[in-house]
Amino acid sequence: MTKLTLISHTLCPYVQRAAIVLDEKQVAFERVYIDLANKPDWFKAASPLGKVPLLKTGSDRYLFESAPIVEFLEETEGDPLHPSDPVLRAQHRAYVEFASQTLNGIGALYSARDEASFRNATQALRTKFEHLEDRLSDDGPFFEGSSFSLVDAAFGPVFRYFDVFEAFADLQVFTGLEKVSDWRSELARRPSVKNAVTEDYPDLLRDFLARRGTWISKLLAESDQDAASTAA
Ligand SMILES: N[C@@H](CCC(=O)N[C@@H](CS)C(=O)NCC(=O)O)C(=O)O
Repeated sequence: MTKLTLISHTLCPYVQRAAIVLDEKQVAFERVYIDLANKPDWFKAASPLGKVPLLKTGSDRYLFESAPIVEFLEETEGDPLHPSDPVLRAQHRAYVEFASQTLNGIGALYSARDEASFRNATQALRTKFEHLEDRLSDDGPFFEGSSFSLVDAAFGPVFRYFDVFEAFADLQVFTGLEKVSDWRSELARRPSVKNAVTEDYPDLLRDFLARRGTWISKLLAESDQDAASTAA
């Protein structure tokens, strides 16, 4: 069968969702990376919203938007990642959307221009994780207990941002949230989550943040200066 191709960008968390699901379902696929600042014509023609991910199917048709891409993979490939109970399944779809809203919150954090907006964005993110702390099952290690689900695939990329942020900023987003912290660690260890990005992801994200010209860029620059003066 012809391989699937995932049209990607190195930093995109929505692309990572599709890559994680493909990996969990043990589907061989190719990845093509594009420069979103210089979109090729074939990409503009294939992507009605001009966004990654795109999934090129074996029949050479393109799918766009991560949610339908992931649902397509759920219908056509491997073992199910959605729960069989319809109510639980609908809840999982809602929590995938919750992950998207959390990504918007992360966007607000790295776009904040001053300390007050940065602190507001941090608190708004903490509120989301406090909700998850209440929602998570007691037995873990995943969102719904012992089975890895599409919600886990959506949150692996969310937590990955904080691995980079926390190296230079004391956010306190997860302080005291034990279940969320354990879930985060479990997802960070999961091979599908690890393999969804290239090894240089932390450097690429730091570079992206350094060039934002926002509060987080200032925190990053200060941390780099401190490290340089300690090393000198
Ligand atoms: N709702 C979309 C969001 C995808 C998205 O925001 N992709 C970003 C990169 S992470 C993108 O391609 N942006 C390019 C642009 O907007 O020009 C999905 O779930 O696939």
